[in-house]
Amino acid sequence: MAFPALARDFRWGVATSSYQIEGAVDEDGRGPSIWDTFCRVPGAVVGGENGDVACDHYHRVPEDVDIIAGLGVDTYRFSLAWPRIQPGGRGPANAAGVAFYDRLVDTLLDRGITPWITLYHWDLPQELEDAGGWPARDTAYRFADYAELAHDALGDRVVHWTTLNEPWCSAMLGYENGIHAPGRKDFGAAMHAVHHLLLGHGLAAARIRERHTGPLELGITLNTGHFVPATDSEADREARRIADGLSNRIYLDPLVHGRYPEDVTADLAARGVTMPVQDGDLEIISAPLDILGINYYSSHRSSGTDENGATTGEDGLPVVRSVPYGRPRTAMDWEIVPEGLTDLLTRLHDDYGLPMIITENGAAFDDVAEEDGSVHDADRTAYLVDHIGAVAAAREAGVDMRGYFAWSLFDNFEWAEGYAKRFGIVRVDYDTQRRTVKDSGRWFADSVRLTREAGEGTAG
Ligand code: IFM
Repeated sequence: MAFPALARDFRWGVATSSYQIEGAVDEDGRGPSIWDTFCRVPGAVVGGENGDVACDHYHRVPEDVDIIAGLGVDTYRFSLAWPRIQPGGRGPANAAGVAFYDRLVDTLLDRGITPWITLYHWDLPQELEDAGGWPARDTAYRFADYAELAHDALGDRVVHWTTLNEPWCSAMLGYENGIHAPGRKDFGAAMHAVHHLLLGHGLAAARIRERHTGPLELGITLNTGHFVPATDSEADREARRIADGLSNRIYLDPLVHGRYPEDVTADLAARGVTMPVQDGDLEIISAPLDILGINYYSSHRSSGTDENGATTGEDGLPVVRSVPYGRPRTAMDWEIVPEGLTDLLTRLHDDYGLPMIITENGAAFDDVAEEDGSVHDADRTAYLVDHIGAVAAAREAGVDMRGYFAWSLFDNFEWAEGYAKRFGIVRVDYDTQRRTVKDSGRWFADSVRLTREAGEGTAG
């Protein structure tokens, strides 16, 4: 199916991340990451699974790039494993680790596929976590050094650089509720992590801009949430304000406007937390962005009352609760709300005015594979139809949308959920490592082709 609104100057891609697909965690000098450690904590990951082998992508680059080329997309978004490039998070580059990404980039370019690099998709070198992790300011400087090494190695061929993927997850899932690595549970530490992730982004962006010659597209990817008040009550509007503040504005306001939102810092102060801002930090963080990456999966109706109608929880904090839309759900138990994506993009356009690209969108469903590996995933195809349609609707409404990357190219290691949740448009049989393009992957490839044919040009 064609999406005429997306026919011109629009980038089509597929996305993955290092720890979720590479495997080869002990090879060629790679050091341990916080996810290698976390996966060994009993009960941390469903089934005690880990990324030791994952999709074995480290050993299958030619075959995997063939699959990407076969889908007909123009761009492949992947992340670099910091502990492959700089095993302990400090010091010189590890030549063997760099060589892997050299090969990957060259193989992509040979096939006419544009590499889109994410520098950090959650695999922090364990040694840096041992030294304090993202709540410690020094990690931001270490990240900038790593970004410089990565750019020195690949910046002659790679135009598109994303600093961080979803800093909300790194900070909140990693340091506040502990369901992701490194598994800490300390709200104050999580807020310090937010600031140091943003500072790391700004420092890394400056290093890349200083060194880069030729065309450059530099950005950050956020998993901004779309929140609407469940009702028009004051409590629900207040819950929406709080949720939006901690999910969206605490990142976007410093990145774009060079300040933390006052209502959010007041809420934090009431909880005894101050953002660890030093002189000059906000100027570094708010250096211009070329593009904002958006990862979207669902939307949220915010309620400010609990099931009994109370507006304050046992912890003394205002109640902020998501209540269902009553929509069908994916295997992640996430409600399917495609129009929320149009609304989110329109709001971000109005409030922040940056060009945007969907760096992730997709769905896990309980796939049933036939004997030959094929998967008739009409549910995933329907999800993609509706969400790409939602991007088209935003573009038609005047939002500056530059592209769409499906999450994910492959079924892969879904963090604390292990391998049971399958997001791929390509199935991976983890016993044999056989890849099979699912029906949704074939639909995606056809739609990219038909959409391009409906226009006259494509993104370069
Ligand atoms: O698999 C993750 C990805 O690593 C980051 N964004 C959300 C995806 C689905 O949970």
